[in-house]
Order: sequence, then structure tokens, then C-alpha cells
Amino acid sequence: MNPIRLQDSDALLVIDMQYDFLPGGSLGVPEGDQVLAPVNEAMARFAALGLPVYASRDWHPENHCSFAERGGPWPPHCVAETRGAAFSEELALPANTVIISKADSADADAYSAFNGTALAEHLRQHGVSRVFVCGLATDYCVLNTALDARTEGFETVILPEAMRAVNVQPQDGERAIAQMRQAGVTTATLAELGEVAAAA
Ligand code: VGL
Ligand code: ZN
Repeated sequence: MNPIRLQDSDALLVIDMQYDFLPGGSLGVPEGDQVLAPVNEAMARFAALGLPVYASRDWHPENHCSFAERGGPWPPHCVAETRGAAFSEELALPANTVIISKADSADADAYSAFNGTALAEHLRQHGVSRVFVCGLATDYCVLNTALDARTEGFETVILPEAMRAVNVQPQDGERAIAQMRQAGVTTATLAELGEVAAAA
């Protein structure tokens, strides 16, 4: 256990906690529902300290290029404004959560929450220098978001308890974590982020 002191320059990035990525969804991530509680815990911790929380969402048009009918790798998922694209009602988003929609044009995919969005600019404007990343899926959108965060110059920490992988190949999640570590991403447990302080 290596406690982390959260500070003003920290932000939490919660990736794609949408119905289509949860069990029962069109691209359900195995055990994806098991991250709801740890993600909620991390968000509560950041919110209690007044630190910013960002929630990304895959927000595709119905003819998106990643869909099988257009030759892409995936079944249709996260079509903008549908229930599958909605955040789980069990996700306890803090009041000031900044929503980042991505991959919202038909002919380009974007696994990273930084790709084609104002996320990096927004983080810099708010003095953020370190980001904590969690959510779905470890081997796609969490991976690419964490790698881009490093490229953009942010100190980057993933929360493995609060992530799950699609695992098209069984080791994809573990490989993704190794790839992130190689890029300078570190890992933390929720315990290391400390308890949400009890109300005084
Ligand atoms: C994702 C597959 C396709 C993700 C998005 O959020 O990880 N995976 N689109
Ligand atoms: Zn997608």
C-alpha cells in the first residue's frame, strides 16, 4: 500500500460506462458491471475533495464505420441518444461531471477520449497535470485514453479494480496494462486513494 495524496492538479477520467458496454448490452464487457461500485467510490472521493470528474461516452451515428455492416469490427453500439449509449443509472456521476462525447462522426473511430475532443485543452485550462483513468474497456478506450494522456504530457494513473477488458483474445486486458506501463502509466488501488471523508 502506497497512499496517494490527491491534490488540486488531479482529475478523474471515467471511460464509457454506458449500457451497451455493460452485461446485456450489444457490446457487453464481461464483468463490466463489477466496476460500477469501484468507479462510484473513486468519483465520490474526487468529488469530496472538490476535484474534477470527466465522463467520456462513445457517441456513434447509426451508420458508424466501426459497425459490422460497414465492415468494422463491432456490432452496432452506443448510437447517440439511444438507451445503449446512456450512462448506467447506477453510475453516481457527481453534479459537475464534464461529459466528453467521442467518435461522433460516421467515418472515423476514436477509442481515446482525447481523440477529436477538447479534453486536453479543458484539463490544461483547469490546471490539471495528473489524471486517474478507470472504466471500460481496458483493452480499447481505457488503453488509448491513457496512452494519449501520456503523449499529451499528463502524469497518468490507472485504477485496475475499476476497469475490465473485452478480451477478444484472452490476454488482451493484461497486454493493455503492460503496454500502458511501458508508456509510463502507473497503477493505484482505491485503498491508496484513501477513504471518502465522513461528513463533519
Ligand atoms: C470501445 C469498442 C468499441 C470502448 C468503444 O469504449 O472501449 N470498445 N467502441
Ligand atoms: Zn465504439
